[in-house]
Amino acid sequence: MTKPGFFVTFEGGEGAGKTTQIARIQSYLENAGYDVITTREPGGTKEAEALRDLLVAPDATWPSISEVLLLFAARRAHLDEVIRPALEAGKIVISDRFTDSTRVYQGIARDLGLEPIETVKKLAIGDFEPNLTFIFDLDPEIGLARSQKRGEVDQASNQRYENAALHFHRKMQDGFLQIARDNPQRCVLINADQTPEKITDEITEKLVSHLAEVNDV
Ligand code: T5A
Repeated sequence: MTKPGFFVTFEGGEGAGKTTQIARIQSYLENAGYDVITTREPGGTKEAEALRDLLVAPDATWPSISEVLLLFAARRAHLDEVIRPALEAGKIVISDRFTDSTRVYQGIARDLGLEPIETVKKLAIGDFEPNLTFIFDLDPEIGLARSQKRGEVDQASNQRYENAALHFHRKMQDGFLQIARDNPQRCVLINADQTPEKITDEITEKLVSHLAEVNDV
């Protein structure tokens, strides 16, 4: 019998270290014999990546509700074409951001509120949620400094969101903490102000214990 798939998301503010950890965790899991795919949002399919380019364009001026509609249009395609098929094949799917980013960026930090997000979510992807979410908690000043440092060598870096005021980034950090508090079964808070090695150890410990539970069922 095929093992059940497992969907893990990494969430947090800018420069919190999600992408770095996803690469490390993927290689840890593959070495341990797991079948893993990694993906990201917005994006993950050809069409969703095209929407990503429109959303993160430095000169984009979308109203928040339009961002939500585009994000969920992309998410539904990502779910249908990439995430669900991989889960049905028994794989571990790791996504760099998912619905919690929309809740926090558009709902909380951009003041749209959570209700419209949940309404659009219901229409687009129903009750679908990750099995496990790691929320990276980092002082936004440290995260922004990391992003800016990397920005010197990464011209593709997303300037529109990253240029927003520190106040906005603090609201995001509070928003992610709220999501973690409201969803204790699904979310694990990670102190992202540690060495990459220490963070990987914390994540692998939690992940392995969750995977053992699922595989015991
Ligand atoms: N968005 C997205 C929404 O508004 N709504 C949504 O619904 C969704 C899905 C794109 C943007 O879209 C917005 C949010 C974003 O603004 P993204 O591509 O994930 O999303 O953008 P970022 O989160 O900005 O990605 P970053 O690459 O900046 O952050 P990461 O992935 O968290 O950080 P990472 O790993 O790239 O690390 C950043 C730098 O820090 C170093 C790395 O080497 C790198 O230089 N670093 C560390 N340094 C010290 N200690 C550690 N432990 C470190 N870990 C990494």
